[in-house]
Amino acid sequence: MSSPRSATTRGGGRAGRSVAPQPPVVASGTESTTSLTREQRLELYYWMRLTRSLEERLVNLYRQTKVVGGLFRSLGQEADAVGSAYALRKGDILSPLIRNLGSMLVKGATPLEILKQYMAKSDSPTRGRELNIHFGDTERGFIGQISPLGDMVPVMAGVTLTFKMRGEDRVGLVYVGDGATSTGAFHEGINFAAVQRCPLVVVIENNGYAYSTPTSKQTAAERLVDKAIGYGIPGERADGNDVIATYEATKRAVDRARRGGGTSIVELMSYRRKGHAEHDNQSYVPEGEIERWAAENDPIDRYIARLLNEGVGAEEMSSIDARVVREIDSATDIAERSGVPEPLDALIGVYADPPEEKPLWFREGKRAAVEENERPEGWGTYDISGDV
Ligand SMILES: Cc1ncc(C[n+]2csc(CCOP(=O)(O)OP(=O)(O)O)c2C)c(N)n1
Ligand SMILES: [Mg+2]
Repeated sequence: MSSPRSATTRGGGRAGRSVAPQPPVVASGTESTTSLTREQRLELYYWMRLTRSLEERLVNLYRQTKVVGGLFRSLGQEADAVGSAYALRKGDILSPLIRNLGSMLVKGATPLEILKQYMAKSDSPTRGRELNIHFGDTERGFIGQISPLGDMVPVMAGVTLTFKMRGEDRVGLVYVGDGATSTGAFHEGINFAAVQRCPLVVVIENNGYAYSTPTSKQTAAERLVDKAIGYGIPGERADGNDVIATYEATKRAVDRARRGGGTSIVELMSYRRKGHAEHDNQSYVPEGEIERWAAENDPIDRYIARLLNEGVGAEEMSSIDARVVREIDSATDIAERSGVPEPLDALIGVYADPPEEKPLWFREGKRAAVEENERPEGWGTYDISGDV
């Protein structure tokens, strides 16, 4: 079922087909089936609630100027991040993006680490040198991301090629947005992984926008999952706002990769309800679009309805909500007490022994290195007229 179209943008301008993204809205009551246990299904609820509440806390801190960089939300996409990461097991490696806070939490990143990162504290995982969720831990199974779109695909092709060459029973998962699928790195990486039959799952999070560019202006392809055909690999599209459907589709791809079936694509249909980052006022979004997705296709609301339907008591979910608040409150208190980095901390972990390094020439007050020792005698004095 596709969602109704709106003709005006939030800013009042006209919006034709090429402006409004139209990922399908899936009606509730059409949720997929699963063999996950009751305990596992409640765990999924916990991770989604933790993701949303932690981001809400970050927004509060951002407005108090305690979050010192940009703030990237995954509001409305919690199911796609959590459900897909939940399909991995210990030893598998995941390469997240800025909107995959939920995936990192599932893989063992803690709210305290996330808060310290965003607040650039000296004891954050990157010691205040990087903000947001740009950090990794291969022990826990998530690697540090880099910003260039699509570039983690060739990186993960390499990571998963090592799994194959060493005969390890491990799988890699790399996230890309709809925007990232237009890059050369995406193409080269996925093609290489497909040819080498790397145990890699490429999850395309189709959230309708890349910055202000709607998917309809991003690509002429009807469905991003169809790109799999060009690489000769399997692809599956799933409802990214149904956490169970997301989990099941990703699990099929993960199991296939683990069995030696190589690389595949999973396209998860979702919607970016906030701007690219907190500063983005979304003036380019057709009027009513965000509100409609919030009212009709919120992944957490849908999951609560499903769990209630399956006999889970409302009080069980309330107690998970209370646990989440307690965890975030206590992590916030600790993060706020942490100190800020000293300027010299910027060198720690970058150079082997910074104080003993010879200062770089431009820090010694010289105008140029050539003034000292690189200018050959007679340089610049050769008289070409003598040869004529
Ligand atoms: C190669 C490259 N081009 C441009 C950018 C700037 N940029 C950062 S995020 C972004 C939009 C990403 O959109 P998408 O891939 O759909 O992911 P989403 O933000 O929707 O999760 C752009 C254009 C970049 N980081 N790398
Ligand atoms: Mg996008």
